This record gives sequence, structure tokens and C-alpha cells, in this order.
Amino acid sequence: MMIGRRNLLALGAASTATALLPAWARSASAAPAAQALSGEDISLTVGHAPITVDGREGHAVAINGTVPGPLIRLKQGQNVRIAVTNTLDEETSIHWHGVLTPSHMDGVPGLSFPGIKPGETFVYEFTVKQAGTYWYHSHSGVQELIGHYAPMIIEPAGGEPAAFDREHVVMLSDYSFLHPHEIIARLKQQAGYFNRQKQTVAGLLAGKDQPLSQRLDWAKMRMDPTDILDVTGSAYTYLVNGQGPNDNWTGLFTPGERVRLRFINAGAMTIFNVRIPGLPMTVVQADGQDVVPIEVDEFQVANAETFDVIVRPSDRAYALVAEAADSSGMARGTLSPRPGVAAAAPPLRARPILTMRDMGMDMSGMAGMDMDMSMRNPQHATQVKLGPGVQMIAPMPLDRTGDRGTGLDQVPGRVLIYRDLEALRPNPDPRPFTRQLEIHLTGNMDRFMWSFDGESFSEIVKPIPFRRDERVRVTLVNDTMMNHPIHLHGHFVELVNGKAADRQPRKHTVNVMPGGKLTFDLTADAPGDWAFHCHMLLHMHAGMFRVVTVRPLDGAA
Ligand SMILES: [Cu+2]
Repeated sequence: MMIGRRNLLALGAASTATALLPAWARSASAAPAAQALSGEDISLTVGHAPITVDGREGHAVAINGTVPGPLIRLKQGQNVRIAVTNTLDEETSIHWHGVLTPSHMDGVPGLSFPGIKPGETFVYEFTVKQAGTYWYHSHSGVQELIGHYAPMIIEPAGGEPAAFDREHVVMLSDYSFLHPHEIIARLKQQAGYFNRQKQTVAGLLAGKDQPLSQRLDWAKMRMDPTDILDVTGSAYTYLVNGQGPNDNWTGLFTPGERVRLRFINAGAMTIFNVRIPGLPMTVVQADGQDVVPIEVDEFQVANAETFDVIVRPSDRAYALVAEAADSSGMARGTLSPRPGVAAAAPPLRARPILTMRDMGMDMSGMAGMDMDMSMRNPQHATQVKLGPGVQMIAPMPLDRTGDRGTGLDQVPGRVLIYRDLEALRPNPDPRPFTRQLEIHLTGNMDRFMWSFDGESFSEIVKPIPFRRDERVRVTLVNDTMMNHPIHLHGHFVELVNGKAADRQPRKHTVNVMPGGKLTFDLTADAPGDWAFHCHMLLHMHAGMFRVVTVRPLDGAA
């Protein structure tokens, strides 16, 4: 199951190859469409491979030998067979993220299929129902943290609603030269291990960043207001299409062209804030679904989300900046009319500081109250199983779909918020919901325990049952101080964000802000067993995972 340390070292010593990048991701690639795998029969091989990031060599689990893996380009309505061969000495799998397949083609070992054993080939086969920008990745072990991810683009049967002349995939990710198991061990030993941006004692005495009363409250909570992401730039190098900041991935264009950029966050533990200084971006798609175009200067992309934007650059080079939400590092590249140019990236922003809003409460006028009492016993959360795995319950969780994402409160310019998103076409199911449920996102940051409703996933935790074709309204309440991008397999959910009921944006992954709540409507129209989990992958591994079942009303399979 595990990749032993000795194996890693042996691999490192044996490999002398330079960075292996797929053709579509190489700097200066002009025609990514021609470099994709297409057609009805596609073959993929999962195996160990070296990766070179900013000149330093590490180990990866790669698809067809590259990180990211090959771009798959399909057409809406076609059938596809994808044969996946496993050359690892452990099980592997591929999950087609956001792609609507039968449940036994969804690629979650132990739930949708048995997994792909070493030496075996599994053939996925499905009809492509939808169009848009998607991606695919492992759902086994920690493979996705070390390179097992790649883009998938599906061309719409009826033509693209948004006009563009050229496109580039921009796949963001995070890579650490530390093995994921070492990262997990350090997080369990010491909360905030990778947070090297802690507030200093000098800062505390001077009271620079926050009033002292608030600092004392933080201390009482045994939390740190700079704990934004669990794993930070001190351990991670942030990648654009598999390339580090110094590698400077470059997307070419001819001045005056409309360029479509398909942003995909394949980061394991990183939320990115994306901007191209000097170049407005028109968002035309979110999670593969067309939205009413909206022009912004910056947007946040949480783990597993995708956003497509169209830009119209002038005859100059632009920095493409994807800054980690905690400002501990950035992925960067260049958009340029000519190869070999590196546009200067702006400096990292000041670190963001979490507020009482991120704790699910506005603390004004509440100084001195007993935090432990107030945060463990609010009336609304009786369903949460309290215990050492639940550090707090947000007393007054707010709908934060109108808030800018973490790290973007103070930045200039137009920032995309969830409330801006509006489906371009009416949603397929206009029925009102007939049932409502609330699910709490819970955890203990000190112990690195994560859960839904206080119960970390195990074989004995009961699934969340849906009746086939029922309309349900689900509210997610984030009782923790971290962002949780929650992904439901096999379905799109309609984000309740103030838009008309039939224009609520459809998403496969929704980020629930710290101390916040978020509501979506759902038609449970895909029979079978589906994964429902946080896409901060170490949160998923630590228990923020649940099985959702969709069954006919009579209870038969
Ligand atoms: Cu999470």
C-alpha cells in the first residue's frame, strides 16, 4: 500500500531523466487540441516517474509518465472506453471528476469498483453526457498528492456559447519533496506545523495585528488566526501545468486574440487566488457549466473546482499569478506573444488573518465570554456527535456566498464571489425541494481529525440516504476555521446563491468558508453509491468522507 522510503530513494537514484511534461503542458505549446488523447479508445498507464520542479528532482506517481497526465479531449454524446493499466506495486484508480458516469465507472475503490490491482488493466466505459472543463485523478492512497491528475475537456455538441480564438489549460497543483505520509505525521504531531507565518511574540505585545482581547480568545481556543491552510509554501512548490515558478510555464497568443484559459485546481491542500495583473478576465464557466459571463480582476479557485475565463491580451507579456490563499507562496507563469519571456510576478501579499467571522460569530461586544461554553453547546447542532474530534460548533454560522474568499478581503479590483455565478441556461429540474437536511463539517485542528457531524468515516458510519429522483435542499455548516471544498460524486448540485431558482449555478464542488454555511439543491437522479467528501485530500483521509446512497423509494437496488 505504502511507497516505502527505501523505494523512493532507489527511484531517486535510478532516474536521471529531466522533467517529464505532457506535450499539452509544455511552455509555448501552440495547439493543445492536437496534443490531446481523443476518440473512442484511450489507453492510460499509471506508474512511478521522476518529476523535476524548478531544477530539483522528486518522485511522482504519473499517468503515461507525465505530471500532469495527458489531456483527454472528448465530444459530448460520444462513447468512450478508457483502459487503465496499473504498473505500481499498490492499487490504483481513476475518478473522472465532475463527469456523470454510471456509479460502477466512477472509480472509487471499495465503493464503485474493486480498484485496479498491480499489473491489472481496468476498462472504463461510458457515454459522455455533458460538456465543459473537467479533470481526472486517483482515488487511491495518496497518489493524487504526488502527481496522479490530468485535465479532461469535453466539447459541447451544439457549439461553444462563448467565442474564443485559442485556448490553454491552466492546471494548478501543489508538490512537496516531502512524502505525503511524512506531511501527515508532522500535522498529527503538531497542529500548524507548516504554518511558518505565526504571529510573533513581539507582534502580540505590540498588539499590531489584532486587539489583545481577540488574541487572548484565540489562545483560549488553542488556535492560531494565521492557520489558513494546513500545508503551506514552506513545504509546497506551487505548479502551473506541472512547472514551478522558475520553470515559468508560458502560454502563447497573438495580440488581439480572445484566449480561453481553463483553470483547474488539482492542488491536494491548496486554495488559489488567481489574477493576471493588467488583464481583466471574463468568467464563462464554473465546474464545467456555462455561466452568464462576468468580468473580474481576480477569482478564487478551491480544490477541485474549475473556472474558464476569456481574456483579450495586448502585445505584451503578462504574469499569470495563482497565489496560495494564505499567501505563503504562488504558482506563476507568463502569457506572452513570444516564447522565452518571463513577466515579473508581483510580490506575495501580506498574510491574511482569520477573524471572528471565520469562527462563525461576530465577537463585537462579546469580550470576556466563556468561549468553550459558547462554542460547544449551540442549540442548532444537536445532531453533531460531540467528542475529542469536535473542537467547536459555530454559534452563528453565516451564509458566506457573498463574501470574498480567504485572503481576498482587502485586495483591489473586482473579485468573483459565489453570488455572482448564474447559470447561462435554465437548470434541468425545476421542481421545488421536498426535503431539507443539514450536515455539519466538523474537526479538531489540534489533533488533525476531520469529520461530518462529528463522525469520522469508518465502515460502520451510516451512509446518507437519498430516494431516487427526489429534490433535496442540503445546508452545509462549517464548524471549523478552515475552508472545506466539498465534492459530491455523480451529481451536480445547484448552489443557492440568490439567483432565480432555475439559474442557480450547477457545481460539482462547493467551498464552504470557515464558520460559514452554504446551501444547495440537488436532484438525486443517479442510482448507486457515491462518495461525498472534502477535497482537501488530507481532510478526506482523516475522515471527512461519507457515502451517499441513491435508491428507489421501495428500497430495492
Ligand atoms: Cu476539508
